Amino acid sequence: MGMEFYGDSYKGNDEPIFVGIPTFLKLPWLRSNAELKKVKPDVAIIGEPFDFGTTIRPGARYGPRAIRAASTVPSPPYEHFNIETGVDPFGVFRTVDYGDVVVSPGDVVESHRRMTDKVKEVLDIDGIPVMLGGDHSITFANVRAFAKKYKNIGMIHIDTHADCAPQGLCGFKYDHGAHIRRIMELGCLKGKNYTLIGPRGYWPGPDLYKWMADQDFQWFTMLDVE
Ligand SMILES: [Mn+2]
Repeated sequence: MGMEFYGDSYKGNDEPIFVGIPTFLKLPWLRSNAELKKVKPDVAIIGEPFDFGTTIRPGARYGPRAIRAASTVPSPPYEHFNIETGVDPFGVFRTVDYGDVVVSPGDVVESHRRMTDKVKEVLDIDGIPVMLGGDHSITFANVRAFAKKYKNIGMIHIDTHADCAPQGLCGFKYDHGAHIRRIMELGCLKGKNYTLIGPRGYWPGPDLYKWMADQDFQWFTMLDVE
């Protein structure tokens, strides 16, 4: 599958790692929905360069670009054989880089809408979208795309924080600490199908953990994990 899909660039690519356009792992770049529909990849990487939903530490808008630049490290030679599984994922799945969501700086709602649309395009061809963020509010936009296709979804959330506040610190509805609440409002996620792994520290407080218990949420703190 790999050679026939990726062609000569699949393995044995003699480009040094700092040469060429850094799509994710130097995978083929599909630039339009028309191309996506024609190629019908199994997996599509989507960048979501967005940090307008965070209350602290802006900068995640540069995340997708940084991840892509770092991702070209294994070449040369262009080998993706995994030592532990014995599998070359690109020999199994046809994977592409579907570029970035063109966000509208300063406009959270419009940017989230564009993320939902782009992720939905991948779901519409029965592909698996993999998103590179981006602050954590993008999770709401991404899950909303799944909710347009599936009535019931499950969610495994790995995070220091539960992110289930009714709204952000200063009242913003689409804040990076409120995306779980927005997802619950979509009606696609039953509480028993949600698991949080890794919470620790001091936020949120007991009132929100009570709300989570009332929803039938499961969680495993870092003590559990260790
Ligand atoms: Mn989070």
